[in-house]
Amino acid sequence: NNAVKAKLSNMAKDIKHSKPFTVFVEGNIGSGKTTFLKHFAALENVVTFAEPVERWRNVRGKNFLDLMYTDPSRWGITFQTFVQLTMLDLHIKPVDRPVKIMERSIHSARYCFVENLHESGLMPEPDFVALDEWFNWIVKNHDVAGNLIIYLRTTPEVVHKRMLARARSEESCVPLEYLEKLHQLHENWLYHRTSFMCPAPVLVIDANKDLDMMSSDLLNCEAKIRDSLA
Ligand code: DGT
Repeated sequence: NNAVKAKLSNMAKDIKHSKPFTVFVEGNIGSGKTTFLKHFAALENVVTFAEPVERWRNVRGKNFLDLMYTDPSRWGITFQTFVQLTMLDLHIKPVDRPVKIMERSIHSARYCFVENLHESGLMPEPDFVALDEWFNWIVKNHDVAGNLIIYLRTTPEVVHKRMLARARSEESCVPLEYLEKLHQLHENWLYHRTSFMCPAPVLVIDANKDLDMMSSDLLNCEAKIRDSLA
């Protein structure tokens, strides 16, 4: 009888955890997503997925990220198609722990970056339409929804300084104006909620301060995640 009970209890746990509690960490370039994710990687029960930037920098020997920054009108569709593929790969990857935390998502790729290329007139309409049709098909046919979005909210000036300080070669020509546009797209989507649908509830965090000043925010996020598993 006890053996049956234990089995049932394990099955219940399996069912409960078959779809992990999924968190997307979102925010502008240089908002501190990578460092934020590292904090959570140390927790048990959590699997983290960093953004696959290294994959974008070496696609069979070609640096797609660099191509996109060098000539967005020509290579934007190529880069974004590959981003969409690599993000989908992470969204549907099975995990064996109850919490999955991803750096960005297929949603911010579409609602912030693709939107920006399109709005700025840097992505030809047919490229945009093809990408958007793919995006809509993916959202309809795959489970890419989340349970929580942690929005690391910053000002463009702060992230611009951080970006210059870290000096990633592909970003050397990125002007403040680009970060301002991305900021506005993140704001309208996740803060004002006036543009696109949010795929999960949003927790907003002031990420202008340095990470060592953010311990209470980190604890707050941890508590939110823990509560959801209780
Ligand atoms: P962090 O840790 O908050 O400083 O984050 P970053 O800056 O390492 O990561 P992220 O996602 O903001 O951007 C990495 C680089 O890739 C950055 O140059 C922006 C670019 N990027 C990321 N996703 C996309 C995308 O979907 N489209 C475009 N055009 N660029 C993207």
